[in-house]
Amino acid sequence: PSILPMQKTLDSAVSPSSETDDVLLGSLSHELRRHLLFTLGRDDIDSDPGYCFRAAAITIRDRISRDWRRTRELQAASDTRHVNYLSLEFLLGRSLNNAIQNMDLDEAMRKALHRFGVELEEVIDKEHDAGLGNGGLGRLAACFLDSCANLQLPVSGYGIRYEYGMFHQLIEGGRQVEAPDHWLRDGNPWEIERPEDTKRIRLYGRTERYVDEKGKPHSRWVESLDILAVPYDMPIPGFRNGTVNTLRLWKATATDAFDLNEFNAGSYPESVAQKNNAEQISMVLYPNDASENGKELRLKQQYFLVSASLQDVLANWVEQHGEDFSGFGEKNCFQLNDTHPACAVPELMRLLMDEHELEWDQAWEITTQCMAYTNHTLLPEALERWSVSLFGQLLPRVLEIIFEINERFLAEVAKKFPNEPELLKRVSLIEEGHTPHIRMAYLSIVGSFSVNGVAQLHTDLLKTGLFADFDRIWPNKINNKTNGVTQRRWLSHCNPGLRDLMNETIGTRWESDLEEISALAPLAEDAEFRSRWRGVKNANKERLSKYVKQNTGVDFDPSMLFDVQVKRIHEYKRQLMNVLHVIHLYDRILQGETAGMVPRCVLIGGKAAPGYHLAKLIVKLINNVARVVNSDPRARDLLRLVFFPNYRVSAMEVICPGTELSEQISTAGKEASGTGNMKFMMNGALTIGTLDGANIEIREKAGAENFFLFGLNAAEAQEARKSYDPNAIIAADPAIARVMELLEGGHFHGSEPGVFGELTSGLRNPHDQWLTIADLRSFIDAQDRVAETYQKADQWDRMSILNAANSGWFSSDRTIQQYADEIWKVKPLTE
Ligand code: B1N
Repeated sequence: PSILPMQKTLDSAVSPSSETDDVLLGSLSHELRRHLLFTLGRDDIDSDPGYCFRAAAITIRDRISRDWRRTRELQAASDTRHVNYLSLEFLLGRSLNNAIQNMDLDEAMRKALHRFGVELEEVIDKEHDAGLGNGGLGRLAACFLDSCANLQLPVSGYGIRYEYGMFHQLIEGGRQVEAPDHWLRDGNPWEIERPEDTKRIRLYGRTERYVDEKGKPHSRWVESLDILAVPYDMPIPGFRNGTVNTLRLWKATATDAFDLNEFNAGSYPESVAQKNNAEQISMVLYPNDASENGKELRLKQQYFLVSASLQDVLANWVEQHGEDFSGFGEKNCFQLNDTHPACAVPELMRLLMDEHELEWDQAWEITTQCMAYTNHTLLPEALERWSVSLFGQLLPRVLEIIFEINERFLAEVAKKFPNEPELLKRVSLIEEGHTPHIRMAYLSIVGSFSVNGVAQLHTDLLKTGLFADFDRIWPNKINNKTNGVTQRRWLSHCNPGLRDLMNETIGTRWESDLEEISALAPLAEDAEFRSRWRGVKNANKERLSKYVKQNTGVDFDPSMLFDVQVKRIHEYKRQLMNVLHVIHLYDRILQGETAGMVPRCVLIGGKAAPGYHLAKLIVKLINNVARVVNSDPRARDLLRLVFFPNYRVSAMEVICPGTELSEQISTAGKEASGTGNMKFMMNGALTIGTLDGANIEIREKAGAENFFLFGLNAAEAQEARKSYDPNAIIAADPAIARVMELLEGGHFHGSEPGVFGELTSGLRNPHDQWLTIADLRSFIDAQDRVAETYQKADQWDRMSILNAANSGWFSSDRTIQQYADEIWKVKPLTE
């Protein structure tokens, strides 16, 4: 109570509730000036955009902090369930523009910065991307946090404060080179360190049995090496609604910077090195998308995140309820973003039993009442398995608990399905063999009350394939939550031209309820609206073309069709098929068969995992083909190709609005959902795609006539693998044969003969999982339909408008509403 008057003063100093435009402009300018002079210690008011960025960010953060504190108090005081989204990745990108828009300070900040002689865009551009994720999975977590704040749901994110985010990609001699991404170099103006909430994490050591005063036997973890987890909080502002949620990121440090004993024993360097060892844990994000690598450091990261976050939630609980955990399972939920935080299941058991003295049965009831798991992939190489021996060395007590979970689970299954020993073997959490492994997906399923896939097809395949036994054991556990993306970042912020046009014609409600965007549909028949729509697209193409020129030196002519594929480089995503199509077009130009061809600019971008040899070779091929095509005067007016380097969130914010054709061409059954597909749709691109992941739902919503479909579906692809003969297909199709001839004849190898041999032999291999040659003819034909449609400009624009108009379903607000209603059972928290 004693701080109340103080709080009042603070509140009115930070953000008077009804500022007029003039007063607002005056106080923003004043705050910017104060931060430049005093917080950042500049001697003069200068217009260096880097310093202006920092001053603007701190100014905005100050204004957010009042709502932030109120949201924390509201959530602490309320008796409703709290959700914790646990993820090894949060791909936030930049935050300034997002915060400015959400606080409705766009115009005022623009004008205030003008007083310092800088443009808002210039300042926004100075922010480093927070690249704390690989791709779709990490960006989904960021979109979800945005939607939770928009819907005013009591949800916190928990992650790792990696010192180095996703690597910076350079291209040298056509090849990918990785450079470290030290995104914190200039400090992070958004974060607040909270050392008072530091948690201790145990590693290594061993377990021992002991008997308590009442004569009961227990196990305990002894001789562990401990490290500390220090939290840094990032604000997640809602859209003009007063809610500010929290993303808490943990940094690892040593327990004591200097160990006195070692210091006195003369091992000063060793004791300092100890600190280094601890800090390694949060040093760098693993750059593998959809593949696991089994490294010990990765397991340390996973356990570190999980243990720190669970201890944090438990400490808050104890503060409010003491050691009475009877309501804990009902009032808390943990959503596991894939199996990366799967240790949460045994770790919550450990904390409840070893630290809070609960019995197994009560601890298990609580755990299974509050854990929920999202699966993001069916690819076998991405399914996490940890060797029992490695796991046992690092986390001995946690392993004991996993063994006991497994014993009890198998006993339950044996009772329910007697005489099915094969079933027991199949569902065991431990995969037996020469080196036994823990199946983290199975551990997650057994410990959770909900298991969800991320698109309808993906969920169906989980139920009938990978998790079929579990769907039989618990028929209602597996459910679908089709992914979505936030229209605030992926329409409003990145496409202000389209935003203004929409606001003028259909109002502004779509920004917080995307279903409203359907009001665009009738306007597809309005010629004057179509021409304004086309005007916005052309302006965005101009902007993209400047960006391409800056980053690659290549001229993208905005009068040509902009055809884009940006995403992680992976064989299943078939960037290789896209290149084969480009080679086919190039070949037609060389042959003079250009009838019906439409001039196109093809852009491909994305990072390859540093250890993924074939993906890196695909990058090299794209660059080599680009060099040949772009330097051939015969092709100049009809075809250009670039590999866009260092694709990231802030690049997508320029690429997406300027795209006309979105390439979603994965082998059916392999892409769990996709989310880039949704961003393009919202921005009026048309999709060329297979019946994979969320493409199926995009096509349903957009209408089959507004989607360029090609290729085998998931069932047909599975069937085709049985008798696949790519060489016969190549031999029977002269156009495809010529593409292979150019590739194999060395047309693109530059000074490195045979460099693409592994790619061409992969294409010809009957065991090629990705069925590229099987789908190529159908892809080329679909691309011809694209060209034909593009020539009917009116028709294209109609389809473009209808795609945007039907994208309402793909807002992450809709996805999160379904999580809230069907899994979390939480309601908005407002004053
Ligand atoms: O998750 C996205 C989906 O839209 C994509 O289709 C899917 O490929 C992606 C291990 C992953 N699945 N698995 C991963 C990422 C990092 C890692 O270390 C696996 N990413 C996806 C969102 O649902």
